[in-house]
Parts: sequence; structure tokens; C-alpha cells
Amino acid sequence: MTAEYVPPTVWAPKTDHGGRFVNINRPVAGPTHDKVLPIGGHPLQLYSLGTPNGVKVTILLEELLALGHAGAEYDAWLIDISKGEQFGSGFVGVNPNSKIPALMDRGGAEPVRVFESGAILIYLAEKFGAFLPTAPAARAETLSWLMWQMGSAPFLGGGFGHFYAYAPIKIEYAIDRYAMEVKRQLDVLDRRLGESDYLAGAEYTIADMAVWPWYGILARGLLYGAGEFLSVQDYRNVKRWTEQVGERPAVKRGRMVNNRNGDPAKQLRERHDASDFETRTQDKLNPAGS
Ligand SMILES: N[C@@H](CCC(=O)N[C@@H](CS)C(=O)NCC(=O)O)C(=O)O
Repeated sequence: MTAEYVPPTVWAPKTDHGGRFVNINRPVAGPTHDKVLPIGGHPLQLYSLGTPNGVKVTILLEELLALGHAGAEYDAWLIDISKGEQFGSGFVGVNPNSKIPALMDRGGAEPVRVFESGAILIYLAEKFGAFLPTAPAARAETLSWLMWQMGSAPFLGGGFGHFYAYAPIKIEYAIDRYAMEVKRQLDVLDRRLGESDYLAGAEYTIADMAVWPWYGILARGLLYGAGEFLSVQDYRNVKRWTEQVGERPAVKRGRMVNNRNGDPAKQLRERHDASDFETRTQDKLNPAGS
């Protein structure tokens, strides 16, 4: 057992704790360096990475394109958060919170910045009039599940995932606390998905697009290697929905964008055109091999 930690009177940051994110975590906000963001040919410029929070947005953009909304064509630029690119001045100008995803809409008289994945989903759904019902009850249900995701996932990622997979030491108390909460969340989803096909009801919405990259991937046992530990197979309705949503072609495409992990055939580090999915090659899109 490690010695009990006694907090000092005034906290000061440590840089030698060996945690996975020691190089990027810091107790202040704002830019660390000057860096102008690239701008491509489309009005929508996405600065992101293929993490669950990033994938929510690329799934929606690909769904909008699949629905025939040509105005949803976009450039997706990869922001390497492990290298601190989220602290460049250009990125901080789009998201003062220095986290992916961040969107610039350059289609109007003045550019519009949008940060926080939930806000980006609402912005795009309203702009194109899709995947966010207009009837008050269905809209309220959609926004409720969307906000549920925004409030719940930090317990899954920053709580459970951090202490189960990333922390330099295994702390039983922390893992127990967050495993309990994540299993409760899975049960919330499982009960809801036992009542309806999708989270907001019969219709597939931005709520499903927000929840799936976190809890669908978890239900497939692919998040933090924790499938067996959390007995994810027990959540049958979540599993049914996970497979149903995961089979959508737009979801498959959205998951590839800005992804740099796993099977190279499923990595599209940057996306500038629909044809990039067919013509991608690691060397062409990533000449520096970074
Ligand atoms: N609430 C934010 C969370 C975004 C977030 O945590 N992004 C992570 C990657 S998934 C990030 O950019 N981390 C970089 C950092 O913390 O410095 C959202 O949903 O947009």
C-alpha cells in the first residue's frame, strides 16, 4: 500500500508523477505558442482528432452528406493533442478551452466559431435542419440525452478510464468508485434502449451520435480494454443499439476521419473531400510520418 497523501496547504503542480498526460496537463489556460491554423476550401473547417469527442462531429457531418446536404462538405484537420497542438494560438482562438473538437464556419459574412462537441452537434443540426427533431417533446428528449452524454462521459473517461487504464498507480478506491458509476450509466442506457430503438425515441438523432462513440465503443469492449471488467455483455439493449448504429456507413466513415490508431485501412488522418476515403494513403496524407 502506498503512503497516504497529505495535501499541502497550497497546491502546486508536479511534473514527475509519470501520468500518461503529464506533458500536456497544466494548471493555466491560453496559448503556449503562435500557430496559424490551416484553412481548406470548404466553409466548414474542423480541427479535431479521432477520439470519441471528435468522432461525434465527423459522424454527424458524414450523416448530413449522406442525406444530401452538400453544404456539409468539410475540411478536417488533425490536431495532435499529445504534441500540445491544442495550445497553439490559432486553435485557442477557436476554442479557448484548448480541447478538440473545434469548428469554424466560414460560410457567412463573419466566421462563426463553435467549441464543445455538444454545441457543435446542435449548431450543425440546426444549420441543416436534420437529426434534431423540431416537435417540442422529441426535441426535448434529444437534447436531454445529448446533455446526459456531455455530463456523464467525463466520469467514464476522466474518472474510470483514467484510473483504470492511464494512472501510474492502480488505486482501488478510485477504480471502484468510477466502475460503479459507469455500470450505473450503462444500466441507464440499457433501460432506455429497451423502450425505444434510439435514445430519443424512434428517430436516430444527434443524441445517438454523441453517446455512441463513448458507450457503443465501451459496449464493444474496445474502450480502455475494460469490456470484461465491466461485464459489458450484460447490457443487451445497449449491445443491440451499438451494432445497429455501428453498421451505418456514415458512422463507419466518421470514425475514420482524423483517426491515427489501429488498422491503417481505417485511418484518414485529414479529410478534405469525400473521395479521400477511396484515395487515402498514409504517405500522401502524412508525408512527415508524424
Ligand atoms: N467537453 C469537451 C471535451 C473535449 C475533450 O476532452 N477533448 C480532449 C480529447 S477527447 C482533448 O482535446 N484533450 C486535450 C487536453 O486536455 O489538453 C467536448 O465535448 O468537446
